Amino acid sequence: MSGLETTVASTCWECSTACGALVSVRDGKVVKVGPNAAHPHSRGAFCVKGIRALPESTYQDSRLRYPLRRIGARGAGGWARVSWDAALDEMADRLAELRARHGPLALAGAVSGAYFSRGAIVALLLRSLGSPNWMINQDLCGGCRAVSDLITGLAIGGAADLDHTNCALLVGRNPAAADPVQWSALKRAKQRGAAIVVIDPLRTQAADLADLWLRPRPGTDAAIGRYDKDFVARWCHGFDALAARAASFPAERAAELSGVPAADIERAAALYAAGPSTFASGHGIDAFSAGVQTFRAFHCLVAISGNLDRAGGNRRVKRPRGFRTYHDLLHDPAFRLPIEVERQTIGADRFPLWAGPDGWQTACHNPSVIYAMLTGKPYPLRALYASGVNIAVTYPDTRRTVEALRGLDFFAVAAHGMNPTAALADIVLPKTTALEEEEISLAPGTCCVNYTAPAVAPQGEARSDLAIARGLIDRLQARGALAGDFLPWPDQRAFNRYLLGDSAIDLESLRAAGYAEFPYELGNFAAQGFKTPTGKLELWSERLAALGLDPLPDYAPPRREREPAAVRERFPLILQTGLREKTYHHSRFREQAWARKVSPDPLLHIHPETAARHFVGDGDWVTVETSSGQGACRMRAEITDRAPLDVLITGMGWWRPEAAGPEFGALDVNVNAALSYGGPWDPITGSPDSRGLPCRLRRA
Ligand SMILES: Nc1nc2c(c(=O)[nH]1)N[C@H]1C(S)=C(S)[C@@H](COP(=O)(O)OP(=O)(O)OC[C@H]3O[C@@H](n4cnc5c(=O)[nH]c(N)nc54)[C@H](O)[C@@H]3O)O[C@H]1N2
Ligand SMILES: Nc1nc2c(c(=O)[nH]1)N[C@H]1C(S)=C(S)[C@@H](COP(=O)(O)OP(=O)(O)OC[C@H]3O[C@@H](n4cnc5c(=O)[nH]c(N)nc54)[C@H](O)[C@@H]3O)O[C@H]1N2
Ligand code: SF4
Ligand SMILES: [Mo]
Repeated sequence: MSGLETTVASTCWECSTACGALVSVRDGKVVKVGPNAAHPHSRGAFCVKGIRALPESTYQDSRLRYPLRRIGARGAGGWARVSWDAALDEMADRLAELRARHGPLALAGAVSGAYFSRGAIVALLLRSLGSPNWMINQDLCGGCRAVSDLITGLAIGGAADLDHTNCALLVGRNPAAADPVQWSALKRAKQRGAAIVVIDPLRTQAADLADLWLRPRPGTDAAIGRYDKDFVARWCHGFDALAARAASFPAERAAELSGVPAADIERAAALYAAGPSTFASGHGIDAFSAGVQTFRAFHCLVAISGNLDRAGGNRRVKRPRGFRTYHDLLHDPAFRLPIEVERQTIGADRFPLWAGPDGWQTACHNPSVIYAMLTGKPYPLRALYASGVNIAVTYPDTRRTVEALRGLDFFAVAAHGMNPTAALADIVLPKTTALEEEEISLAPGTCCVNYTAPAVAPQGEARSDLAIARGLIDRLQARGALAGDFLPWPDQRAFNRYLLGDSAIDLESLRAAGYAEFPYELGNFAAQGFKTPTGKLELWSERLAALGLDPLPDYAPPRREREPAAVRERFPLILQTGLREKTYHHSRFREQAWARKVSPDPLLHIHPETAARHFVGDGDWVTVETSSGQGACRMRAEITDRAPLDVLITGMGWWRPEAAGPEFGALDVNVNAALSYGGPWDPITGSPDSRGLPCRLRRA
């Protein structure tokens, strides 16, 4: 006999779009996940990852349901099921022992960032042990735009008011695959008659929709963004200096550098200047070695064009008074280590706006962490706890990452299933999914707080990150191995109540609706100031100047143009990685049959002429190598004139659960096996080049 079906209002957390969701539950099991049309941000937009992949990753046979302990050699694939007590006791013993032997700094964490609770929780766990060392993957994601946003003083996050704009400027953003909410809003804007300007080397679906599509040579966008000229501003610092620099970038020069016709640049500028205009950006101009300066060029454009915090422009991030974000927790003095300890965060000396006490999320510079694991410099790094990242696939230079993980004295992973990272661990912990755990966060892009409901009890013995961290902290305390307790909440509910603080949002109505909107004011510049040294929007960045970095946005030639001619001859093509696939979230869901049916193989998009020159036919297996990588990646050719001539475009995140472990194909079909993490890095965030890489193509 089957019980009654109930519907729970929730928020999907499979990606940072954070769509409002309705979860149907019968007999204690989720039977359906779908959109919540009432949600003010997503307004009924949703995607197949929420509908299919989320419930399947909760219920699939390969779901991790119990803690596992390695038996036999690391990576050999032998596992024994153990109790939580046994797993956490062993973890606490090993962490306490390594802390005593090498000092607290030898312990590190790895998460994706402070966008989800697990990020902040792992950081605070490490701080409780006395270590400021935690890795985020934002150097590969949105880190450059976040730091540019911060130092310019805009604080716009990802919010683009497409619903009221007259002109949407989309730069390096592929919303049709990456963000169904933005994609629906863009189509609505187009219908309303707003102008759509797309800057992208690939002819994306957004480019098909656009009134004007600019196709720059990869990595040259800063030249276009720098072309602005004659706006005036009241709240800006450094306008004259910026105007002087911009004068050296007439449209003709921008055209020469970017390969975009000068007339198109002029037209884009005119459309944007008419206003109100909104800037929507993405990964396409982030995560490369000129990422911050490229974003600075566009962010200064937002600053001087009067589109900041105005309807149809880019709204500043608003928040309910008294509410705390995960990011706030990281910077709250109550949860900080002594400054002399935080200054030792790996990478803080070289990238202080990224790593350490003054860094955006206070995290490490990852390539320097990998180096420390391998060499003991600047000091030994011997233990790692990774939650919610699959670094053996998603970090560049897979061989080196794997070598570093193999050499650790202790490695623990919390995950939903076995993958190339967890396969190298000593202890693997089963984590709750977005259907099993309560989470509260500020919605991206809309003035609302989101609620993720624990719609059902966890499968098996899965636990939340907070429960795992709490269990560890109690045990470490008993072993005298704590520097402090920076996670003073007994459970997730107490933690969430703390986030709500004394804001006007109460948990009960939040739970009932799945979200809570809050009032806000646009253009309140006097009341809500700019968090920069001058208290103004900084076209001229005082923080960059103080570090001896270029205080004005500038154009840096892309990677391949900085390589010697001999290298360019051997690697004559350009590689772009990271194109999103609708079926997958990075390395996730590769074990799900429906997804593999839709997207069975890693694809390499190749222009017909480039393919012909390399005797590559549609569907052929090919290998790609880059000039700085240590290996090759195998993919299938997809011949398409959407790709520019001699630019190869692929996704990321490939591995095959059915291939031999512990790599499960991560050294074969994973593009990061062909990339380097060794620099050149963005001088501000330390981000590597994930696109614009000199490469060569061969038939496999
Ligand atoms: N289905 C799905 N959705 C996802 C994800 C996923 O894995 N799967 N991941 C999520 C995450 S974490 C992220 S960060 C986002 C990323 O989503 P987006 O920010 O949209 O990034 P990409 O999909 O990488 O697309 C970036 C676009 O930039 C273009 N581009 C590449 N190089 C350049 C350049 O030099 N200049 C310009 N102007 N454009 C360039 C590419 O051709 C591409 O069209 O997607 C999120 N959404
Ligand atoms: N070459 C190249 N590399 C890239 C990129 C690129 O474009 N090119 N893109 C970069 C970008 S934008 C990003 S965001 C990163 C993504 O890098 P990752 O964050 O490593 O990617 P995911 O595959 O999403 O890995 C998440 C892992 O966490 C597990 N997981 C999922 N949900 C939860 C949860 O709630 N709790 C816990 N504990 N675990 C969970 C999943 O099972 C999965 O194994 O990759 C980056 N790497
Ligand atoms: S876009 Fe898809 S995966 Fe991302 S939050 Fe929305 S439904 Fe979930
Ligand atoms: Mo990302």
